[in-house]
Amino acid sequence: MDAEDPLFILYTSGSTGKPKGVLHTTGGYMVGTTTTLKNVFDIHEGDLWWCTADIGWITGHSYVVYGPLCLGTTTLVYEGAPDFPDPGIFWKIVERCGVTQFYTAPTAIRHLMRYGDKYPNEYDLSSLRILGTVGEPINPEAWMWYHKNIGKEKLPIMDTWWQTETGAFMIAPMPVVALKPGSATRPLPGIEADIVDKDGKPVPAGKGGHLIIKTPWPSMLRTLYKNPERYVSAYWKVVPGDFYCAGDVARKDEDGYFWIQGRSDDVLKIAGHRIGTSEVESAFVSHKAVAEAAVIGKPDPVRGEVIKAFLILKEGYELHHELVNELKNHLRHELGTVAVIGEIVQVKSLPKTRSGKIMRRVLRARERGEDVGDTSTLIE
Ligand code: 7RM
Repeated sequence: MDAEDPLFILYTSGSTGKPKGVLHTTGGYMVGTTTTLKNVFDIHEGDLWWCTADIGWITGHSYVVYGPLCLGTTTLVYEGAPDFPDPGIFWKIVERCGVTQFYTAPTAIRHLMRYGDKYPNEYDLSSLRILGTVGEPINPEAWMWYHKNIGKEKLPIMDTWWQTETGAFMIAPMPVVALKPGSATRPLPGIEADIVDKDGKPVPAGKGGHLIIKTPWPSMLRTLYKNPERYVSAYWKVVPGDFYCAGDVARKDEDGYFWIQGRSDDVLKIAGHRIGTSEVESAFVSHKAVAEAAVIGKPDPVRGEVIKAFLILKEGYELHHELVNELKNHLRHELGTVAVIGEIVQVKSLPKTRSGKIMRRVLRARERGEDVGDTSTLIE
């Protein structure tokens, strides 16, 4: 194949709208997936790499199939639910096969942590050297559970930020980088990322803005299949300037570490303040009664928008009046007075993609009684 021959087209999950056919090519994609996997997860001869992703997701393409095989490492492929026949199945496989690097998503960790530490403690996880996470910002509770119960407080957790469009890890630590739980740390060598405002100007440390990439990288998407105009408008004309706009809101701290706050389309605008969904959801999940949370903006005559929260409660909890008040106080304590809660509802499940991303646009459309659009990738 020629380096620029198309390798595959992958339609983005549609968590934010009409699916886009992301086109990847042969050479750059191989370079991107292979080098990032090797550098971030320190792959060596004899290692046994396990990425739990569905191969239909970009994570499955890049890090179950192409990256590991091109690198010549052994890749474990498992098809099955994380809780069947019981929630110890992942740890049983780690023990039985001697997995050395384990890569999964926060949604899977949150699911498994509901069953406590019983299952991981039943198995010998000492073959593990490095852990990883991908797909959404990892909330502190999930990070701590993963670190304590799977990493036995010793293993590093590689929080890898990237997209279908980027093909490979962009912001992620390497084993020499000091970690901060909840941050994907800094851009990998060769990746020039920054945070800019709506005029394309870099924002100071601590301030939120659009996450952008300033220079090309090997595994970047080449176009949107049969829709070059949308390719330009979706990624290159969002904010003024010659750079790729990722569609995420994020901030950088004083050490240059990146903190992803959520998708720009999902941002809440409360009384003029912009708040990412992830910080609000993470604050909910840090309350003992809450297992999963999704938040959307709900129109409010005074504040423009207030928060509507959809919560899955842990077993034994019901959403009584007192709990609603307690949760409101908890949110005020965690986030300050900006995060105004308009409504809290209890749900049994949340609309998600196969990779575990919450489809907030579905929640928003239902809220307004509108057509929910393309839901072909929806799991509920
Ligand atoms: C790999 C993948 C991409 C979107 C991306 C982010 C979110 C992914 C992280 C993350 C915070 C992470 N491809 N995202 N990884 N947010 N920390 N480590 O997920 O195309 O399906 O989604 O996922 O919003 O733009 S994807």
